[in-house]
Amino acid sequence: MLSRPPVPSVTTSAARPDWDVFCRVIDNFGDIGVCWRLARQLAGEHALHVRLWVDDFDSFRLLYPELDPGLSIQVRQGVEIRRWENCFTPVVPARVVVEGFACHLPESFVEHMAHLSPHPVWINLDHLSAEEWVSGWHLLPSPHPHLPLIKYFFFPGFVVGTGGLLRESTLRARRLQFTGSTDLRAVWWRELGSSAPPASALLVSVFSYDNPALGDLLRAWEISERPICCLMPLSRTQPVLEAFAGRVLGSGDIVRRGSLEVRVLPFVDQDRYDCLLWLCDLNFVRGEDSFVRAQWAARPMVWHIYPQQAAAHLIKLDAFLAHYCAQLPQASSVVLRDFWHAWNAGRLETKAWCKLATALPQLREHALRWDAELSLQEDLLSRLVRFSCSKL
Ligand code: TRH
Repeated sequence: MLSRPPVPSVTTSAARPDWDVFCRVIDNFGDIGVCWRLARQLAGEHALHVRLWVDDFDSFRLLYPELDPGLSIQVRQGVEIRRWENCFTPVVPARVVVEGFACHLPESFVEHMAHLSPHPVWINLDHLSAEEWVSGWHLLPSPHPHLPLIKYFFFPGFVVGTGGLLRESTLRARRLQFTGSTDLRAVWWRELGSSAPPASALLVSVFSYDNPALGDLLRAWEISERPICCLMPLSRTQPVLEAFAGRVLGSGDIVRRGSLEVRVLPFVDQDRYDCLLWLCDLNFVRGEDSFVRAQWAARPMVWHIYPQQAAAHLIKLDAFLAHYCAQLPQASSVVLRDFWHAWNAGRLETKAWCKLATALPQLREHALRWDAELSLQEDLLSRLVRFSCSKL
């Protein structure tokens, strides 16, 4: 094991919060998914007073149903959650201010930061990428054009020299406890209003963007030799699934065709979604946060990357694949790359699925190894807290 330097502690004060985390939901759930995870880890593991500012409670509530949309200030899981209104009410900025994904802080708040002494540490938490330039850009300072403030760019990543990945300290233990306990698993199925499929079935989860390849995949699964049970949380895959089923579907519905059974799930909270990833033999994930959680699930995965203009995302996809496949035997590596490319191109042949299915045992071993190796690195939050302490 690599030894990790201790993370410095920060004194908590009731008067002025330790951290402000700002989150603007641009689309989907990744922005709030990451910011909420970060905020609750700051509060839970570092005992910091965190204020989380969120502009879209509807999206937030999907992955955290306990959120009360009627309250503009509420404390949940130790985090002070505030509705980020268009008209921003002045407050004293915290000692550390995190801007999630360049979401642009309110002007008045930034001016307030400039008047404090010392100035708050200002960090932009950026997007995740396995591209090589990331370690060169990580923690670069960007001075404000006219105020005496510096914003630092914090880039998550997969290697030392980047910001790392969010990973709670209890995550692995929780996963092992859950996967090793028949009772916990039974409770999880019951709470979902479902039950475990027969052990002979391949259990798969699918969370992706609109993707015509899903239709191809469902048809391949329909004629599969092995029964397949697919858990599909309500998401943008709905139209393709409905076209396959020939009817409108809602949460709780089941589609059975040939060897395939698709169960439409409600959008579950983040912790339950982790359990789903831990249970499945194969997870289709997307964006950033579910993609990272699938890696911590130590199960084979297929990534639908967030599509960008001029196919910029494909460079990002290949950068990750180069890294992920480096220790994977050549034959499985080719199968995995081909499948991921086809999935992201929106066209899939049945034989691509057959090859992936054959490679699953090897991909499973690889996913375990990948999780174990990646876990040796310091997690994102420890790196972020250490950096902010060095600037306070
Ligand atoms: O929803 P995403 O596609 O999010 C994003 C956004 O597109 C964003 O703009 C972009 O910047 C970013 O990706 C790269 O996918 P992601 O990142 O996986 O976020 C989904 C979140 O939803 C994640 O925290 C897991 C959570 N989730 C649940 O809590 N319950 C569920 O049932 C499901 C399916 C997901």
